[in-house]
Amino acid sequence: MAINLPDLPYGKDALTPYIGATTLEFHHGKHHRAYVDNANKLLAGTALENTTPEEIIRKTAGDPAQTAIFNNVAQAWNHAFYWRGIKPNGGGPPTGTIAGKIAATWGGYDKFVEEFKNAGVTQFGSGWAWLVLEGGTLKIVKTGNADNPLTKGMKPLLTIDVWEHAYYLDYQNRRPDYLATFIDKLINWDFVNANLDR
Ligand code: MN3
Repeated sequence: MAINLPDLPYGKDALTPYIGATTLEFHHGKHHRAYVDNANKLLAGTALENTTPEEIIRKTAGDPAQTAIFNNVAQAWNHAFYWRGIKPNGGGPPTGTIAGKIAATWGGYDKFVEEFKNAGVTQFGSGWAWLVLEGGTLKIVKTGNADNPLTKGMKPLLTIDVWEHAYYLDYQNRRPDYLATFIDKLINWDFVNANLDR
């Protein structure tokens, strides 16, 4: 099997009340699992079957004949990355190397918060907001549907899923509240720092 469904790195109740157990059950157990299952069905018997997810994403991006593979593999990758970017008792101002880089790039944490939130709020419809490195420079970008910054040569550091299935049970239509809570209470800055060093 080319694509795996990783276990959540915390219990289903661990992010309550910010992301509830029911959201995690459906988001990880149904949505993420469906992307993984579909990806493996589509990849079976193809030349991409034994390729890494990152390579599959780069090779199939923008190819109309490979849209279904791209969408499912990228969504599997995006979700695995999203789960690791949050943790219980996370969020708030960053620690480690990323703290200095954010201060140097945006002049302070507050401006970073404003820009990251803005990217998530203004992603029209389904998609993702990302903190990335592009050629050594920190950037905030947004992508639609399954799209992923790996396809543009960027290095993802952190992402937030802004598909409605990520927040609707806990926040209904209040996407800005979900973004604010993600930033204040959930970001795993250790994961971001580890990605910087990779
Ligand atoms: Mn999702």
